[in-house]
Amino acid sequence: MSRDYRFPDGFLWGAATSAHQIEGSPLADGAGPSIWERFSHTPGRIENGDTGDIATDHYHRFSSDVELMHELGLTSYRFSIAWARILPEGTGRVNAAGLAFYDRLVDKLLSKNITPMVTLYHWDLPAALDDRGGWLNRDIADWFAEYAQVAFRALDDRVPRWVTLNEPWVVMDGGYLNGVLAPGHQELSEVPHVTHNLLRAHGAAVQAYRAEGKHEIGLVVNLEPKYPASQSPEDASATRRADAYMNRQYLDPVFRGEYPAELSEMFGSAWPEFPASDWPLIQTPFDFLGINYYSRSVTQDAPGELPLRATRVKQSQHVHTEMDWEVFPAALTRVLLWVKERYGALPLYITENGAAFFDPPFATDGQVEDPLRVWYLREHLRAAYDAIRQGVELRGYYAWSLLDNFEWSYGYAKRFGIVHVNFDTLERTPKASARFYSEVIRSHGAALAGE
Ligand code: IFM
Repeated sequence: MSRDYRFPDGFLWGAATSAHQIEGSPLADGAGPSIWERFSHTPGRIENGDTGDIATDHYHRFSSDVELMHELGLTSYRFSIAWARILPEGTGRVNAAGLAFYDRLVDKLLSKNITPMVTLYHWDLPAALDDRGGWLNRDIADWFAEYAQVAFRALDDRVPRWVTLNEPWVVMDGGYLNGVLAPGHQELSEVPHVTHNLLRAHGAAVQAYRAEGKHEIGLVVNLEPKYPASQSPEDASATRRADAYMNRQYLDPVFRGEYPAELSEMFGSAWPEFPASDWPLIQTPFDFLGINYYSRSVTQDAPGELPLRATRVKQSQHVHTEMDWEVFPAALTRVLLWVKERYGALPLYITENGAAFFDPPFATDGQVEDPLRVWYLREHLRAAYDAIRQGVELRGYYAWSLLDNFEWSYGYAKRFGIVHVNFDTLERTPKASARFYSEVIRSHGAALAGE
């Protein structure tokens, strides 16, 4: 059935990136080291020994990158600030040269009518703060608010939308439980403290914004709907645990003032009682929620898999990306409706959505054909539109990612960009998916019809 797709006026059409994944030159102009600078220089941590030292060299090429965004027709760009560029020790001394980079970037975006959305924390904690305990130290709420205030004072006159944290679940799960992301801990007992401090830091930054800022601030979470592998009560319980751990661990606290009960069931005595006085901070109201959606997970009871006692059952009949993530667009509609139903009707943005599929390391005759990514984008944009049709207040969509980039512990092995980067020459080539997305933007969505 062919349908009409006409997105609301003012809908933001964007692409997203993060500082450490694209900028390169992490120590330039007085910046301090971050945990990612340190982690990627630790032998054995990153595939192929890759680092973010050069990445896509956006630090020096931001101006032509913004020109490219303009040519593609983007109306918004989501990027993050590297905390240690502007506060090399994490607190205290401000590095004017680091701040000046973001100042120039914002001005360049505005000169092309591209609205910035700025994320304060996309995983690159100043190493100096990790040395003081990082996300395990309760003082981090104050450190983060101090940093946020510096950013607000410098840029809020031109930045209409701010994000406190990107994907706190990944910060905790990858950084402190599984150890595959910086700072590389594997310690179950740290999980509740990291989660709680992330939430307190989020609340402290929102409060700092209310004192300083004139626009909007929100939170970005990654959500992955969980589907039971069978109708058995065991799989149903496993699915609830997996859902609590990944999808409700951050949203229940900020919107309902409590952790999901399943967390203390899973973590036992490792999940402590936190001071009641923390809750007003955590529940500080904010303006919008960003959702990063990539995949769903079909979940099965697995008593040996601690702490969740649940495992994913791969759906081999469906396409999987290079990350081994199942492509399942219908779950995007479902998750948007679920957020509205469970947490109320606040404005939503899809702040990341995209796919790593194999692309060659170089373009041929100036072209990179990526039909699977075109298909992925089309189906997910259609799914997003279905949610709008069903009453979700969705205000924007950001493709992940603008550029092929440093995919954390995978290094440069996974390409998510709609723009290809040749990592030998750093040449940019818009892929077929970028041309397709441009058409969708130019037609306000109408190009999603057909096929
Ligand atoms: O590259 C990451 C990004 O930094 C956070 N969200 C998921 C992306 C793909 O793994």
